[in-house]
Amino acid sequence: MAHEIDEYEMKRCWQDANQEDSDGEQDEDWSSLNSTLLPSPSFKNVGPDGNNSLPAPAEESDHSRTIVHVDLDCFYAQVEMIKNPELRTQPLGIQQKNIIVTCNYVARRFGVKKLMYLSDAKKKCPQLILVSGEDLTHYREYSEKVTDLLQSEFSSLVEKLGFDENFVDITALVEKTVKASGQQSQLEVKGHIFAPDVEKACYCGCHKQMAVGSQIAAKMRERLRESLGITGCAGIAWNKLLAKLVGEQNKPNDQTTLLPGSEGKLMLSLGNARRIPGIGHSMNKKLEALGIITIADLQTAAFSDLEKVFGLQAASTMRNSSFGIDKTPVSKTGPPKSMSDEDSFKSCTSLIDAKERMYGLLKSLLGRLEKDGRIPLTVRLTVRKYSSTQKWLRESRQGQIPTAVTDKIAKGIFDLSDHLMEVLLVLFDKLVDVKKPFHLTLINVCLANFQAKSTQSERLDRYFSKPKRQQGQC
Ligand code: DCP
Ligand code: MG
Ligand code: MG
Repeated sequence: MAHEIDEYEMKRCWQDANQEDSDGEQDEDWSSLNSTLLPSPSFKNVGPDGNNSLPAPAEESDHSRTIVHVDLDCFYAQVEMIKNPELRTQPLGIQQKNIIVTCNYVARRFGVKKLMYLSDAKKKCPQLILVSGEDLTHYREYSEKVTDLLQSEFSSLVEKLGFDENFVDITALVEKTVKASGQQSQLEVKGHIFAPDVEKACYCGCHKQMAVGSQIAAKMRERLRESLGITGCAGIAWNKLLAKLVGEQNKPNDQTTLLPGSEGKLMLSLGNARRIPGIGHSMNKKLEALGIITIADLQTAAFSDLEKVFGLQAASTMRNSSFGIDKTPVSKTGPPKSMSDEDSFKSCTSLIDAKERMYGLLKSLLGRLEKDGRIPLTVRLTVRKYSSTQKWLRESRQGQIPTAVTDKIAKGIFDLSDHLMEVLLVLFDKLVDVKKPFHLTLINVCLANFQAKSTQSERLDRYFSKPKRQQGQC
């Protein structure tokens, strides 16, 4: 019998480790909901009888933006296949602990799935080749290269989501191309059109715009293949939510365009409300308690019920999303706000073991810090303590990194594990009473509160160039 994986926990671990911009502990799915896809509330829906029970407006009439969502194919597996092309024809699984976090499409044909237990995957495909996916360095590098290429060649408005996804706002490029195309009215849509048979009547020029968008998306995928040897899927639509959802329609290495008028069909075709990005395990449980299972249920549920459980903002964004409405902008991804690495395990019950694990995490973080070029001012330690009742409870403590250490980083010295260990041990002491037995299942070390290197040297410059009076020497 297949094991049941707590996908929610996995997703969270993955987001914590990979997105690197979460700030502290996030208990709810709200973290991803608010920061990624769900639009801000644009209305409060009140029915004629005043009972807040009517559905939202059925669609968004503003089609002025063109958004492409790019999701790389079997990302970790693809990076391994680029490193070792012989793996391309073999069923390949990427293993983290006892889980296959992803697998190539050859393995998928045998029934191996993402986030499957290793034992189940081996049953489906005994000849499955396994590669460890514990070291994220190469995946991180490819992830950066992809975002850089999209930013430098297509639009400065690129928003990274996790490791292998990017939203690209190509509105400006599309407008330019449409203008240049003049009177040429029939432009071919590249790749698939979602539900091509649905009658679409919108005269704002959006069909031509989406066709141009699909051609640009095809070019993006071609450039990724040429320049980095990597393939992915693209979804083209007028908002982020729909671009992401439509891109999943034809996988792998393909693209799908949504034409205005088909969004209702797309949303309903997804079925379960959980398919809306951002609606995770715990939120879904609350929806189920309200009797809301499908996206159609979410569209027609009494708004007052949603509002009671989730609050006005969340209820509105959720309702908007169920209709494919999303006004959130593509917000340019800057350098990560924090940099973290974590290790999860069955049990860590001694200080020596914990020290060893923290040391390992620091080493890898310091390597990344060297490439990053900025100076972190804060370090945060998170542990997950085992408890049979609260399986996933994490606790964190953070502290300042001593100036003696930040000064060294500013000078390009990174041999600092011992110094940072001292800070971590103080934090560890606050989190865990080592005099009593303890049982940890995860340790996460996070560097945050970054300062540009120049700021520190500029500060020094300023100090030395100040008139003497200001330096208190008058
Ligand atoms: N990942 C992970 N743990 C998770 C989810 C994902 O380590 N819980 C990693 C492995 C994936 C990568 O993130 O390769 C991207 O996730 P996707 O969901 O996009 O999956 P893939 O890119 O692997 O496959 P697909 O072709 O279906 O997009
Ligand atoms: Mg992917
Ligand atoms: Mg993805």
